Amino acid sequence: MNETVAKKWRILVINGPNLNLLGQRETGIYGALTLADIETACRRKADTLGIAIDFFQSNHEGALVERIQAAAGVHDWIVINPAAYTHTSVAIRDALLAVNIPTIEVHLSNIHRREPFRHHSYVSDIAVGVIAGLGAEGYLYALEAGAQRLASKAGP
Ligand code: CA2
Repeated sequence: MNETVAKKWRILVINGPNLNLLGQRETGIYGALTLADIETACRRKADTLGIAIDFFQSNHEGALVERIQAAAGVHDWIVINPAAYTHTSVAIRDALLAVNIPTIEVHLSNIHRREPFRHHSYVSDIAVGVIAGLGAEGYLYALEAGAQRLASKAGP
């Protein structure tokens, strides 16, 4: 028998500093869901999409850089909310460029409706796309978009 097993695409979801506090404070800006709730929703979405996901959060820039580096050769897509490092981190930008994995940037809040210092992102211009202001749903849309593009890449 000549059975071909389809490759299961693997998406890495990365969250930056203070997102571990979601649901506890600033719920008016970031919503009432905890990061664990968002992870559960992402895992459910991944199951329906038939993809594998890994979920990671750190408050440390170096740990985020190392997680991105470790994705090389393992993950096919990255969904990242770099949180405050969005606006400051050349290191995260360089790590994403180094691994050359297609990336979608996600923000819970619409950073363009907020303080001017949040309007610039070191990730946006190297990302496939940016989703901001749609709350936790933004992660699910990013997974859908990534899965769809990976499937069409693999198609006949
Ligand atoms: O809107 C987003 O997702 C942000 O990436 C969130 C970051 C912020 O610095 C970006 O400008 C936009 C902040 C995450 C902090 O999360 C908290 C959660 C609960 C309580 C306090 C902070």
